[in-house]
Amino acid sequence: ESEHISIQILRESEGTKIQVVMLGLDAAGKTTILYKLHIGEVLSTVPTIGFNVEKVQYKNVVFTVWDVGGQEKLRPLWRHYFNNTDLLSHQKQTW
Ligand SMILES: Nc1nc2c(ncn2[C@@H]2O[C@H](COP(=O)(O)OP(=O)(O)OP(=O)(O)O)[C@@H](O)[C@H]2O)c(=O)[nH]1
Ligand SMILES: [Mg+2]
Repeated sequence: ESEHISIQILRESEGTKIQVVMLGLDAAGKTTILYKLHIGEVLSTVPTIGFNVEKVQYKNVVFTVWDVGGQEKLRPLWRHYFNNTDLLSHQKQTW
């Protein structure tokens, strides 16, 4: 019983790391969301060529968020981002 408890506490103190990939068509708002989460502000953005990556912490969970450019010529590259990804976020322009 006490062994079980100490293992749980160890895991909680280590926290959890989660890899996130954001995909969506260009101008869907991915980069806007990434920086809103990362620094809490809405920045002006330019279309992403390649990717942005930032760490976002929520409680003891660290999300490493990959924000991938969505222009048509960049979409064939999306498949390369799935390795080692835990969470896929697909942005649709809803505004
Ligand atoms: N009105 C409004 N504009 C938004 C919203 N989210 C993003 N935008 C605007 O839409 C434009 C594109 O946003 P980005 O975050 O750069 O879009 P993106 O999905 O990263 O685009 P790519 O990098 O080309 O794939 C910018 O001018 C943003 O300011 C929103 O919720 N409301
Ligand atoms: Mg972008």
